[in-house]
Amino acid sequence: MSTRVGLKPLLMILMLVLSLGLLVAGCGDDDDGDSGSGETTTEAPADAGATDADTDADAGATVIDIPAAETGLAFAVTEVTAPAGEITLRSVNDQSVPHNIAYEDTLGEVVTDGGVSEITVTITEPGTYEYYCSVPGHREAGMVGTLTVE
Ligand SMILES: [Cu+2]
Repeated sequence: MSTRVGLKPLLMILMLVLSLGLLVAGCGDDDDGDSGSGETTTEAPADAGATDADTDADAGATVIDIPAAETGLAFAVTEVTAPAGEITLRSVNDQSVPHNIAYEDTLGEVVTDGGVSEITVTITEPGTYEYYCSVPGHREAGMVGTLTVE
């Protein structure tokens, strides 16, 4: 008795799942350009959701956006994480006060009014590192942040 009652809804669910599966499979086939890049294209949508740590196509560098704060001697982002390797730190400065992005002796261009300061560094050792603004007095005033390399 109970099996007869339960069978019909079960079948409907099964058909739903199957038709959904066909739809997904159909879309996947349309997307598949097969450029022979080795990587499976089906993994791309999942990665596309991560906007903060994009991977540069040609250099393989991880690009991290660290904008200057709207006002004051500070970055809007003070903690970032990147995988070990080539890391590009990119800092947009919308202030009229000059700022840049710097790591150790690598100093980005000092920019203002929407300019972009950018440096690419190679860090292979996991750990915590400091990025800063090298405009005199800014680092001391707290224009620093922590880069965690994993
Ligand atoms: Cu600064």
